[in-house]
Amino acid sequence: STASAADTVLHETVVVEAGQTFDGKGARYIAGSELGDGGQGENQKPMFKLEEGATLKNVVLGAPAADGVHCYGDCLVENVKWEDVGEDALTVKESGTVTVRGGFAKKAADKIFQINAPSTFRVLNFTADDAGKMIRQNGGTTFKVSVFIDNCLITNMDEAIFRTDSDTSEVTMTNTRYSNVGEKWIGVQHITEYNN
Ligand code: DGU
Ligand code: CA
Ligand code: CA
Ligand code: CA
Ligand code: CA
Repeated sequence: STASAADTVLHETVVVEAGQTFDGKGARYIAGSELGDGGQGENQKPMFKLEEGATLKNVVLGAPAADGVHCYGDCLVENVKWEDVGEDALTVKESGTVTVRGGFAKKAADKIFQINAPSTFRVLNFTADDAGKMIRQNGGTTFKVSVFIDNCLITNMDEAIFRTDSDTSEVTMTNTRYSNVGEKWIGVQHITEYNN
């Protein structure tokens, strides 16, 4: 996307405190250089940090998007649009149930969703296009992640929709259209699919 004068440049991470809601009302945010360049370098900062019970809604992340959104515990991410994913789009940093409902993500050089803690991760009514993988459990980890994908449109993944190294992680995908998603599942030992 092209930066516009209407964009809000974030020079520091926006923290959505426990139980609070941040409603962007459709505004577009881009990362200042303090947060990162949106390339593949690790240790970039998130644009939004969601504490336990926080909701982020109606936000557009333009480019650069640094390290996107970090979730600590149960979080709701509703109608959030990543126009050009940075290092990754959203990371589960601490255990909980994270729901991503509505919105889209595209142009991820590698991962869209990065799962770094045992969790339930639900992606509903979401569009994902042009990435390495839509969901990646942190490489080499063996904790359990339960992934639910419903009513999504998933296109152009180089490797997979979900990749894990954990024998206990599982995915249920329903009512979803997909094409050109590589191997679809990599390392996933428990797969339920219907109405796709
Ligand atoms: O082990 O944890 O890429 O959260 C290496 C690191 C790495 C993470 C991950 C992320 O896997 O930094 O973006
Ligand atoms: Ca990474
Ligand atoms: Ca990108
Ligand atoms: Ca990251
Ligand atoms: Ca690609």
